Amino acid sequence: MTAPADLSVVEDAEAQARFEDLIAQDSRIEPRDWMPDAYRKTLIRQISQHAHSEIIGMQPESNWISRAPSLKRKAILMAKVQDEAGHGLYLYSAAQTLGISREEMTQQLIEGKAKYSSIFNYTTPTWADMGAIGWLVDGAAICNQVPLCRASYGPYGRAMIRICKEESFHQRQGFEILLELMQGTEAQRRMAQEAVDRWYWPALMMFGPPDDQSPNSAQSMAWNIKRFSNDELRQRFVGMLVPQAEVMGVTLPDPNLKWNEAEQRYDMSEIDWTEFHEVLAGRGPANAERLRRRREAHEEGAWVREAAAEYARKQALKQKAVA
Ligand code: BYC
Repeated sequence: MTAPADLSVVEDAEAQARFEDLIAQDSRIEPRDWMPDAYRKTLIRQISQHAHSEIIGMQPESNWISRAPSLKRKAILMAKVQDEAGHGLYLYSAAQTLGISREEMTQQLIEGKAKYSSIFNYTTPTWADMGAIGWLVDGAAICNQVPLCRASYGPYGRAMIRICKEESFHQRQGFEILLELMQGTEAQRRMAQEAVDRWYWPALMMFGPPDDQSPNSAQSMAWNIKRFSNDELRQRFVGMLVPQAEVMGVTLPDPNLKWNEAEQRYDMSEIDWTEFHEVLAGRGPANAERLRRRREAHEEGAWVREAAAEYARKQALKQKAVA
C-alpha cells in the first residue's frame, strides 16, 4: 500500500508534468490549474507592479486635467486617466486570482515596499508633457504589452487585450497633442521638443535593465510570460518612433541614433542606468510626492471602503433572510 506522503509526491509530479506540458504547447494556465510556487510568485510580482504603475501613472496626468487648454482636451485627458484607473483594477483582479488580496497589494504600495514603473517618478511641468507621455510612455507600454496579450497566465493575457486597445487610443492622442504643438508657434514647438527631450530616455528605461542585467527575463521567457527580451522590445520601440518623429518634426535626443543595416538594429547612445537605479531606489524627481499623494488618497477613500463593506454586509443579511 502507498503511504499518503508518497501519494502526494506522485500527485505533485503529475501536476508538474501537466503544467510543463501546457507551457510546451503554448496553452494557457488558468487559476484552477496547479502551478509551481515560483511561477505564481513571478506573476504576482509582475502583475501587481503593473497594476501599481497604472494607479500611480494617473498622477502625472491628472495634474493637468484642470489646466488642459480646451474643453475637448480636458474631456479626452479625463477619459484617459479614467482608463488607467480601469487598467489598474483589471490587473489587481488578475493578481487576486493568484491568491493575494487587494488590501495586501495596496498596503505594499503605500508602505513603499512595492515597485511601480520608474517612468511615473518624473514631473510634468508643461502641457506638452501630456503629449510626450501619450506618445512615448503609452507607445512604450504598447510595445511591451502587446506580447503580454499572449502571456501564459490566462487572466493576465485577457486583461492585457483590453488594456492594449485603450493604450492605442492613448498613444494617438499623445501624438496628436505633439503634432498640433509642432504646427503652432515657435514657443509651442520649443515646448513640444523640450517635453520629448525630457521623456525620451526615461521611456527607454521602461523596458527594464539590459538583457545581461535582467535577472528575471530568462525564466519569464521560459514560462511564456515574457515573449521578447527587454532589449528586443526597446529596439522595436525606437523603430516605431523614428518615422513618427519625422512626421511630427521633433528630434529624438540621441546624436548617436542610427540604423545599422549590417546588424539590422539601431545603434544608440548608452542609457544612463545610474539614473534608472536611483529612481528605483526611491530617489527620482517625484518618488516622494507620488507616494505621499497615494497615501493621502487611500486615507481620503477610507469612508468609501467602509460604506461599500457595510452595504455588502446588509445585502448579505437580506439574502440570508430570503433564503
Ligand atoms: N521600473 O529582471 P527584470 C503604463 C525592475 S504602466 C521599475 O528585467 P522583469 C501606463 C523589475 O521589476 C507601464 N522597476 O524584470 C500607465 C525587477 O525588480 P524585482 C507598466 C523596473 O519583470 C499610466 C528588476 O527591475 N508596465 O503603461 O523580467 C499612464 C529587474 O528587471 C523597471 C508594466 O508593468 C521599470 N521600468 O521585466 C500611461 C509591464 N524595469 O521585481 C501608461 C509589465 C525593471 O525583481 N511588466 N524593473 O524586484 C513587464 O513587462 C516587466 O516586469 C518589465 C521588467 C519589462 C517591466
